[in-house]
Amino acid sequence: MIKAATRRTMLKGTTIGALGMTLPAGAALAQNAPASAAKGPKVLEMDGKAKLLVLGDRPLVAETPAEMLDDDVTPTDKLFVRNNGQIPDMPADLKGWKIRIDGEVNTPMDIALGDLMGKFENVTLQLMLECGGNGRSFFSPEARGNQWTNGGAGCPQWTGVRLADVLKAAGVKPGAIYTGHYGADPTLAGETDKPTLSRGMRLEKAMDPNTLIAFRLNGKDIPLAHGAPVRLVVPGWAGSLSTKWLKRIWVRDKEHDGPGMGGFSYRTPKTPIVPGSKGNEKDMAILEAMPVRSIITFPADGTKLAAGARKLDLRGHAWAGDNEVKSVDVSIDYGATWKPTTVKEPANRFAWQRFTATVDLPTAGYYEVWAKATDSKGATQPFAAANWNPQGYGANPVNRIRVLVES
Ligand SMILES: Nc1nc2c(c(=O)[nH]1)N[C@H]1C(S)=C(S)[C@@H](COP(=O)(O)O)O[C@H]1N2
Ligand SMILES: [Mo]
Repeated sequence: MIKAATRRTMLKGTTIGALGMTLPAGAALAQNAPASAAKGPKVLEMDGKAKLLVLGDRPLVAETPAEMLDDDVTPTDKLFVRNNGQIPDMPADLKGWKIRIDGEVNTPMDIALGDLMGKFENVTLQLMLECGGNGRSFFSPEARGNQWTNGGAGCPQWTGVRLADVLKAAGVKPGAIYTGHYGADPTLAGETDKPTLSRGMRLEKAMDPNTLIAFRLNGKDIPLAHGAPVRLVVPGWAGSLSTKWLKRIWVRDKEHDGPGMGGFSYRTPKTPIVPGSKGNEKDMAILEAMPVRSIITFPADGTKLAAGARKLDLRGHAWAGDNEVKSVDVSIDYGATWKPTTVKEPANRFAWQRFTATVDLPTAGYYEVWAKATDSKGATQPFAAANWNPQGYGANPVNRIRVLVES
C-alpha cells in the first residue's frame, strides 16, 4: 500500500512533457491516429496562442492536444481555432462596431457594440464551443475536411448579452422560425462582398437564454482570431453557428440557406449510409446538438510510468450537446470491463463536466485507458466512429490513451 502510494506521488510530480509521446508509432492506437499525423504535427506560432497543432494553414485551423485541455476553464491561449476564410483586420473602433438585426422583426436595427453592452443585461457563463467536425479523424474511410482528433473543443468563460434579449427588443414577428448569421471575414480568395460562411439555427435555440452575443472571453476583449470584437456563442451545437466577427443576424421565415447550410455541409444522414459512399443530399439532416463525448486530459497519451506504478490517477472532461453528462466509465482492458468515475456537476448549463478516477494497473506493461461518457438521455459513446458521412461530422468514439508501465 505504502509503496503504491509513494509511486503515485512520484507520478504526480513528473511533468507530462518529460513523459509525453514516447511510445513508438504503430502501437495499437495507430488505427485511431489522425491521417495527418503521418506528416508530423505542425505547431501553431501565433501571438497570444499556445502551441496548438495546426491542421490547416489556409484557412487557419488548429486543435488543442487533449493534455492541454486539462484546465477547468479553458484559457484563451489554449482554445482551438477554426476559420473558413481569412481573419479580418482588427477594427479601429471596437465600441462603434455595428451589428444589424433585420428580417422578420418589427424594428430592424443597427446597434453599436457599445450600446449593446450598455442596454442589455450582461451575463457571464462557461460555455462549450465545439467544432462540428471534432473527432473527424476517427472515421474510416477518411472523411473530407480537417482531421480533428478531439481537440476541436474548449470550454472558456464568455461574457455577453443574451441573443434572446436583443431579438425581443427588435420584436420577433410570428412568422419567424430561423436565424441567418453573417460575419466580417473575407473569403479565402479575399472577397469581402460575399459571406465566407453563413449558418443559422432554429428560433428556439436563438431564444435559449444561454445563447450569447459575446464580447469578452475569459474576462478580456475577444482576441482577433476568436472573433473580435463580438461573436455569437451557441453552446452545445456545432461551432459553425457561433459566428465570429458578427455583423448581422437575419431573422427568417424559413430555414436559412447561406453558405454552409446545404448539401453535405453540417448535415448528417438520417439513416446510416455505407461508409465511403457518396450519400444523397436529400437524406441528410442538419447537425444541431453535438453528441456526448469524453476526453482524458491527464495523463497525456503516451505517458510512461515508473516501474512499480500500480495506480493511475486520471482526469478529464465530458460534455453532451444539449444534455448533461450522467456518467463516465473507464476501462483498461479494451472495454471488457468498466469502472465508474466521479463526475462533477457543470459550472452552469452547457459547461463541460470534470471526471476523475483512480485505476489499478495490475502489472507492468502496456495499457490503453478508455473513457466513455453517457448522457442524461442514455446516449453513450460508440466504440468506433458511427454514422459515417461525407464531410465527417459527429464522430464521438470512446476516448483512448496509451500508458506504459516500465518493468
Ligand atoms: N465569421 C466566421 N465565424 C465562424 C467561423 C468562420 O469561418 N467565420 N468558423 C466557425 C467554426 S466552423 C467554428 S468551429 C468556430 C470556431 O471558433 P474559434 O476559432 O473561436 O475556436 O467558429 C465559427 N465561427
Ligand atoms: Mo467548426
